[in-house]
Amino acid sequence: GHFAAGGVSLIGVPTDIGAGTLGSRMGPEALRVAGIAPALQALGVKVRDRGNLQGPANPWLAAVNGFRHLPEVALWNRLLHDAMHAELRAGRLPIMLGGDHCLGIGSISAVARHCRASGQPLRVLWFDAHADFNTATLTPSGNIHGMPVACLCGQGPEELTGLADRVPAMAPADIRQIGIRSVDAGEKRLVHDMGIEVFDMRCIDEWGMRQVMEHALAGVDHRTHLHVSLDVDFLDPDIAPGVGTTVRGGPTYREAQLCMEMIADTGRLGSLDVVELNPALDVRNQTAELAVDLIESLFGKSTLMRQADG
Ligand code: 5AB
Ligand code: MN
Ligand code: MN
Ligand code: MN
Repeated sequence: GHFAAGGVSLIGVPTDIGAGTLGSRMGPEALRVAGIAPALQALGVKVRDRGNLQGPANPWLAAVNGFRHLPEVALWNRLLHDAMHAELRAGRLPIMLGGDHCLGIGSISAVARHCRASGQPLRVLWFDAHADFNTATLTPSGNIHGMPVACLCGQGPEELTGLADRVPAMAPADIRQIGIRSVDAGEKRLVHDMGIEVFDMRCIDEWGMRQVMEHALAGVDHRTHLHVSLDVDFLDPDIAPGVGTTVRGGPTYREAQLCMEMIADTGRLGSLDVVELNPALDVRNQTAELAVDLIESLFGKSTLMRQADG
C-alpha cells in the first residue's frame, strides 16, 4: 500500500507513571496480543517491533509541589523522545504503544522537532475525553497524564516543557482536540486562554462526526505531518471498558471508525500514540482489539463497497 512507505516502528512504553490507576503499563503487551503487528502487515505495511523501552518503576507516591512522580515522568519521556525522534529521522512512522498519556509529551515534542527540521507543517489530532491541560496549581490529582497538552504548549516544569529544541515544543494552533467531555474548571479557562481548538461531544452531537473531522483536518495539505494521539478513553466506555478514567457519552464504534477513515483518506499520517489502555480493567482484551480495529482503519483498511477510482 501507499501508507508508511518507510515502514512502521512499534515502540512499547510500559509505564503508568503519570496515571492515577495502575495497569496501563501492560498496554503494549495487550496491543501485541490483539495482533497489532500482523494487522498492519496484512495491509501491506512493513512493521518493525522495537520492543519496549525500559525506565523507572512506579513508586506510587503522593504529589510533591503539585506533581506525582515528576522525576520518573521526565525520565520516561526523555527516553521516548529520543526513540521517536530516531525513528522519524530514519523516515519511519513510529507508533507509541502506551503507557499512560503523560507520554504524549515525549512523543509529540519529538514529532514537533522533526517537523521543524524537515520544514513540514504539523497537525496534532488529540482524541480524548479529557483536555489534559492541567498545571501544578490547577490539577485536582497531581497526575501528569492530565497535563501533557499544557506541557507541550509551554505551561509546565522545564523537565517536561524542554525536551525538544525549543519551548514551547508545539504551537497551540497546531492541535485539535476531539471528543472532550470532562474538563476541570481552571483547566477549561486555560484551554480557552491558550486558544486551543476543541471539538467537544456537544459539537459531535450537533454537527455529526463527519463535519467535526472536516473542520479538524481543514488546512492539512500535501506536506503536513499528521500526528494522532489516541487516548482510548475517547471511546464510549460501553465499547472500551479497559481504561482508568472512563467518562460516559463518548463516540460510538462507527463514529470512531469514521474519524480514522477520514484521516487515512488524507494520506498524511506521520506518527501515532495509543495510550491509556489498561488491561487490568479490560474484559477479554476487547478494548485492545477495538484499538487494533481503529488502527487498521487509520492505515487504510476500508469496508467501503464503493470502488476507489484509479
Ligand atoms: B487522561 C483529570 N482532569 O487532571 C486530572 O486520561 C483527569 O490522559 C485526567 O486524559 C485524565 O486528574 C488524563 C481529573
Ligand atoms: Mn517526516
Ligand atoms: Mn489523555
Ligand atoms: Mn483521557
